[in-house]
Amino acid sequence: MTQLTLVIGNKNYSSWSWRPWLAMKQAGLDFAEIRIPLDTPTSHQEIRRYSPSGRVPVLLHNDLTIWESLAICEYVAEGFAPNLWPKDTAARAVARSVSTEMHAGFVSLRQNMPMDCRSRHPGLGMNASVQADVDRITAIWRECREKFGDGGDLLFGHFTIADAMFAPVVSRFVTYEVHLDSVAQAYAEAVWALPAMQEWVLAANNEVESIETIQH
Ligand SMILES: N[C@@H](CCC(=O)N[C@@H](CS)C(=O)NCC(=O)O)C(=O)O
Repeated sequence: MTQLTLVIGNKNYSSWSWRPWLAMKQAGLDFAEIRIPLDTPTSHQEIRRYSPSGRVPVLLHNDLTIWESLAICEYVAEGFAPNLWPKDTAARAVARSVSTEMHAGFVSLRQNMPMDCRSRHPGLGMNASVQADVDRITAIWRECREKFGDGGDLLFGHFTIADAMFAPVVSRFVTYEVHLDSVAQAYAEAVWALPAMQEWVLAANNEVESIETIQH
């Protein structure tokens, strides 16, 4: 019997935690969860008990520790859920490209529209550099949907790690009510409707911690 434990931050705020959590849920994996609220006097010390980088998420599997959201997704796909990547080589290569682009980029969007998935702040945080990130993200979504999206409503048809990587972006677009073209809007709605997405948002709604993320 495998023992997987995912260490995460607050569900309302920890976008990096959401990605592997969603991938693992979508893959139907049975895993335990340790939630460490961020931004408290003891957060850093508690995270350090599990994470060599001092950040969440972290996956614990028997005596192995895996950190970094994308590395966790890769480990889970390799060991337990190969369907988390597209089967076709070309599609898989592009899925890895867009997942890595998300992991490494879109700093303006992430800084100006911090994740706050239970809240609504229409229009807040938008500026030219955020719009440039939005434009690039929606171009990725349109291209993946057009070239690889047959057979489902997601970037590569069925759910993949690429969808997990963009899921918190979908949540930001909901929170900040970002205007999207029709293809991007339909994709965002398909991701938002996933039962595992809604399970996370419901849990975020039930959290009691509040962290000041927005400069009004
Ligand atoms: N590149 C990392 C980023 C992880 C990260 O920044 N996590 C934040 C929470 S979303 C964190 O642990 N912050 C530490 C803290 O706030 O004390 C990944 O992909 O996992």
